[in-house]
Amino acid sequence: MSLISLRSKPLFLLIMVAMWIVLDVTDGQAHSGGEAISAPRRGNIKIDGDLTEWNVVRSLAQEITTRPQGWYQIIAGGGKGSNTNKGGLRVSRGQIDGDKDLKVTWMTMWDDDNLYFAFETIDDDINEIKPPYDGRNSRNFEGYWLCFDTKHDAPVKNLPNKKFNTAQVAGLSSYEADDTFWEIAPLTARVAGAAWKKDGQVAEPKLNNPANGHIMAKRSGNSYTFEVRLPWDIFDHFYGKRIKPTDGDIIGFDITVMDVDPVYEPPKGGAMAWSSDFENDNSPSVLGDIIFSTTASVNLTGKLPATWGHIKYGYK
Ligand SMILES: [Ca+2]
Ligand SMILES: [Ca+2]
Ligand SMILES: [Ca+2]
Ligand SMILES: [Ca+2]
Repeated sequence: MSLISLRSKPLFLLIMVAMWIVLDVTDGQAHSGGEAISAPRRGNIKIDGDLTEWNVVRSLAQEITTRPQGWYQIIAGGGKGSNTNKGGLRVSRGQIDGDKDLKVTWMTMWDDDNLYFAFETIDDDINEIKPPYDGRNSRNFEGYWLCFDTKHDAPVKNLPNKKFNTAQVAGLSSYEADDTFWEIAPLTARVAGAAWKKDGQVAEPKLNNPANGHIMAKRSGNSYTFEVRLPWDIFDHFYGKRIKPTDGDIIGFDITVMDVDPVYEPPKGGAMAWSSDFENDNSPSVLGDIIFSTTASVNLTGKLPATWGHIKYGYK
């Protein structure tokens, strides 16, 4: 006779359900699941909004889109506010109606001096921010929040079934000294983009100085492209020393995109994140990952980079 007889079937089921609950709940992620490779810089990167030199890392490009990604969805109605989470379960806030409304493709590279990003954005209603640029006194622009957990040590939080309730995510973890974000406005009425520190909406002096040319955009019809160059020294204050990536190093990272389209009811437009949701600027525990590679292969159209398996194996 087996240990579990027919008479104890309810108990057996109860045990199985309990095990399933335990397995399910513990199958969470420290971060929300997005993983992007930052390749070593190949050739020169000219920060001018022209992305020609980024073709070498096209195979590593990531998307921010209303279409489902593999790692999480926001529960229906799970955002804050009354007019929220319309247009799909990756919309954190407001309304985004498919790729014609907003679709962002982004890539990253690095070298000893800088961390670089390139963005391509399709947007049916493009709004640049007006001066002054030393502080953000308006939300009427296309905004990018670049969020970092520089020590990749945010507490492990479980997100069962890969479902976010954004109203709850805000409280999952709080900022530690190594965590920060910057807010980027690529499109301005001046030549260069603008950037502010977290909290207080104070300008980030290096990024916001147009003479440095760290943020440059190009606009064309219903799309725009831009490049961002983050000098490693702006991370010193948070990381405690200079970040010098080695192969396989990881930092927590996420992007929230605020797509302002005044054609919608307030909140005008919508917000969507690459890996988690718009509460990633409150909760470093839900960021995704940037994985640094020193050898990421390029021009592998349709293939994963040669080092990907190696990096993931070492990381998991
Ligand atoms: Ca360029
Ligand atoms: Ca739009
Ligand atoms: Ca941290
Ligand atoms: Ca817009």
